[in-house]
Amino acid sequence: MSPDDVPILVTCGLPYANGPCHIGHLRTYVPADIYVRGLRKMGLDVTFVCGSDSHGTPIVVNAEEQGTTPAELVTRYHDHFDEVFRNVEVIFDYFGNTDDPSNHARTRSIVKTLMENGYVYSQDIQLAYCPKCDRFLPDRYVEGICPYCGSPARGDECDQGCGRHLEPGEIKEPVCKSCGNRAEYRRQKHYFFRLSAFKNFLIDYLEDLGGTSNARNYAREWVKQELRDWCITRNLDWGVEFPGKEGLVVYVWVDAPIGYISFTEEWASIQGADWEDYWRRNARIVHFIGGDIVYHHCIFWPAMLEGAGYTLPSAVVASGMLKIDNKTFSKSRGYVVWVNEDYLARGLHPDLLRYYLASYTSHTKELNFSWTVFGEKVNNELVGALGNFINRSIIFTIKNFDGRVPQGDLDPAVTGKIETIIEDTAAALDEYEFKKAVDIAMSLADYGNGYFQANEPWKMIKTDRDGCGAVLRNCLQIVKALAVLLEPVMPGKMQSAWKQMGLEGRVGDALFRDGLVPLKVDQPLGTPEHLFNKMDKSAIKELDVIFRERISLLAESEKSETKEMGIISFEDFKTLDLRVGEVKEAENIKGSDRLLRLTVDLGTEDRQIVAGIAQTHRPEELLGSQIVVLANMEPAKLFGVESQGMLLAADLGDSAVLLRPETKVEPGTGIR
Ligand code: B3M
Ligand code: ZN
Repeated sequence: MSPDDVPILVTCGLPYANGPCHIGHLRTYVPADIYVRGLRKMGLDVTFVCGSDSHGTPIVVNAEEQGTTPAELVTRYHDHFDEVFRNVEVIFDYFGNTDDPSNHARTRSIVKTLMENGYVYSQDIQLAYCPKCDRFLPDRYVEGICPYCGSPARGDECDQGCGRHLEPGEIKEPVCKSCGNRAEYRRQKHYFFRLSAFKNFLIDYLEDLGGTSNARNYAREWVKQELRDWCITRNLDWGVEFPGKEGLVVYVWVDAPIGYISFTEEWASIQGADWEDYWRRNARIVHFIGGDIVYHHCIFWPAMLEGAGYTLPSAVVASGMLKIDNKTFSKSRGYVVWVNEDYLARGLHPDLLRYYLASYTSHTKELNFSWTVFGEKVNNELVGALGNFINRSIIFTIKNFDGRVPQGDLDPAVTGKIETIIEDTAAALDEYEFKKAVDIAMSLADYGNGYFQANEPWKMIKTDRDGCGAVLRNCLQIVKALAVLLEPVMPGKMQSAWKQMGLEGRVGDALFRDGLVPLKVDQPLGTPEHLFNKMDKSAIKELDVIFRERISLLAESEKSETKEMGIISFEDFKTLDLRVGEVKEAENIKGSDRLLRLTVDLGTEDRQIVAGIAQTHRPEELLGSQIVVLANMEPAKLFGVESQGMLLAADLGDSAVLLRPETKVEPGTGIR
């Protein structure tokens, strides 16, 4: 099934180590993990690496905003991703960090080689510079207007308009992101990668590139147009030092993909393997990435590898967009599902989400996540079809055949079916058609249910015990095949099925073709239990409510946030009616675990205020206590309850610390 006998390396796009993992990430990582597990089930030797993307302005800007250092931020989120990936059973052979010394070394070595080979040149360019902060403003440090489409954009990318990558110096009307002042352009010497020299190479390369057609087709179109040389240095002190000149680091998109190489090196040195088997000689390298970074992986990256004499990737697999409840994914507007907070912490099994992500639609299409669909898929497909078949086969055997695999011949129709399904599942995985692979494997459960139903073993057991035993033996063989086929998608659940079947070892180590190895007659089964539990309507509603609540809270706070955090006059400040209030009543709002309804005495009147503090404050603790209220806040309805003012608190993101007067004062006292 592998075209030739070469080592296989699979990688995933490196998550920026500056924020928590959400299901947008998993849309790429879960199918990659399924692919790796699938190849291993075909008997292939695969190495799977990934790691944190630790450099670049997104990290530096975020660290600054959070009052910490890039190194601290990166360590925190590196550990977070490492843990979340394990918890959702995305198991890398190595999970590195682009700030590791080996990546610094490999990056500098590659850049030096590119320089020696004549692919790097220097040029004076105009760069955004903030006179107030006294520094150059790389990438996300600067915002302005896109020179191509006129939309607001940030320094390296027209993120709200045409989506183009912007080179340093291109953005119009630059403004400093940290102080808000108008920036100016100043000249400075920078270094460029001669991408334009690779046009013919790229045209040929893209001809044979494997993976998904979306990646290949976009890249082919871009290459036909002009390929502009690429500025690869930045004025930052966080990153990999540029070997040619002090005070500059390489652009993050140079050292990030080089992480794929250095992580292979780190893995190889632990394993006693040779990283050059993957990156210097013939190998099959498959990159799984998000659909928004095709340019980097199909244009910049192969050109860099070619220019420095490394092995070229064989395939780029790009995932389609993610929507949340049919709305464009957006962290700031709340259209996001955080993997820890919203999913794992609620006790949901990772395999259900893995199944959803793999089976919702084909890998390159738009995937919509909704809790309602999630519940339906769990109930109809996992509980109704798969779980039901596995459970009834095992339970029936336990009740009627002493919990041992009964005697009887395997029906050639059944084994033939299993064989075809194994072949078709493997073929679909080879084509990166994950939905197809899952659907084909799941069709074996439907087949099993049909077989069970048609043979009516519950009647047969009374009239033809031997014939009934043979039917069950076939059913159990189908269960075994299902466990093997679906392990790549649901490793935890299928291991449990494996155990219930009384099988030894780990289903993760079994090959697809082991699904056809007959179960031994008389082999005892394990203890049966339901693999999947039905989600009732209220459980689904509850998940949905949490979600809707966050969206409405964020919409409110966005409304109240002034667009620009500029200077305001004292006159402006005086328009805020800030007062001390005293809490007279407090209660939870039905259906919400974040919101409290308060009645607050404001001296002249009582006001009803809805506050998102239920996670940190119990209603009874608040009674009689004093708080600070913005009394002329525009009224808003949250969960059907009108909020006639806003309570002030220090915002810690997921929790809040209330502001209070130092000593008790008359309710209604104004604040200046
Ligand atoms: N860190 C994340 C992204 O742009 C970025 C990927 C790097 S892959 C070498 O999606
Ligand atoms: Zn500034």
